[in-house]
Amino acid sequence: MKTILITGAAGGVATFLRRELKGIYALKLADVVPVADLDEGETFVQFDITDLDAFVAAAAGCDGIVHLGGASDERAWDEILSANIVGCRNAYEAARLAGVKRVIFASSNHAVGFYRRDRKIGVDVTPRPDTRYGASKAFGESMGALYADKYGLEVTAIRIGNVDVRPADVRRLAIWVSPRDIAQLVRIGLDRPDIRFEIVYGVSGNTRTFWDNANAKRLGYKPADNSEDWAAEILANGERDTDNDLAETHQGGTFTYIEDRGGRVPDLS
Ligand code: 15L
Repeated sequence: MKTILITGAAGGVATFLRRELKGIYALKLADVVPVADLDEGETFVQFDITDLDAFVAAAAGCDGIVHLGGASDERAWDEILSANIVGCRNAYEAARLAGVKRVIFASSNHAVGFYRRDRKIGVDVTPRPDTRYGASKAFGESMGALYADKYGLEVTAIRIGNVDVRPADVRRLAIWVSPRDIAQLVRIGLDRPDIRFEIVYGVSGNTRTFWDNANAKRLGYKPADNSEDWAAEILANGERDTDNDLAETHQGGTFTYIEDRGGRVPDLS
């Protein structure tokens, strides 16, 4: 059984993945905060992803790294710089130094959040981040390509929409991904032969998707879920999530105008 290091293991996406990947891999969970309720087949290692030596030590002997660690939404620059830029560089560098070939990078739809919703995009578009957070995800994709081409790592960057048990609102009808579908994409990235560098959208087979996920399909992805099952219920409350036109017309939604969590929101009226 392969051993997979999962960073950001205390977070929401990791919590879903732990359930889905149980029994398939031995999971080495990593976070800067403790992870509770370890299951059979799980171990835990506590470190800060900005500490490269600790990262290399944790990665030693693993077959793959699923890098979910870092800030998962918009923050002040200093935090993005340490958690998402330095932390992400360390993930690839730790993989290289520890001899771990496979890396899954948790990118985000916010790397392309300033594309309009009326345009369907593939994975080959120029990044159009909607936040410092989104720019850090574009950086992570770019570093994945560099480490694949220069050092032979086998990298899959998943531009994750929103992982949840069900879509939360109108925008999420387009970008929602179920726990089992995101797990399927992670497994493709960890196990499929002949991966060098790939970008895929982390999205279920949603009828209303913003994205052409042909690359994921080419790699064997067959989504089991479609947000359409909840569409009537969600749309019964109206076709908008917000009263902000920028958010409503762009894929990144409210990330197009937020500054930092709980922080300043510019008046765009
Ligand atoms: C993300 O990148 C975030 O990590 C997640 O918390 C959601 O906000 C998601 O995007 C989204 O766009 O809904």
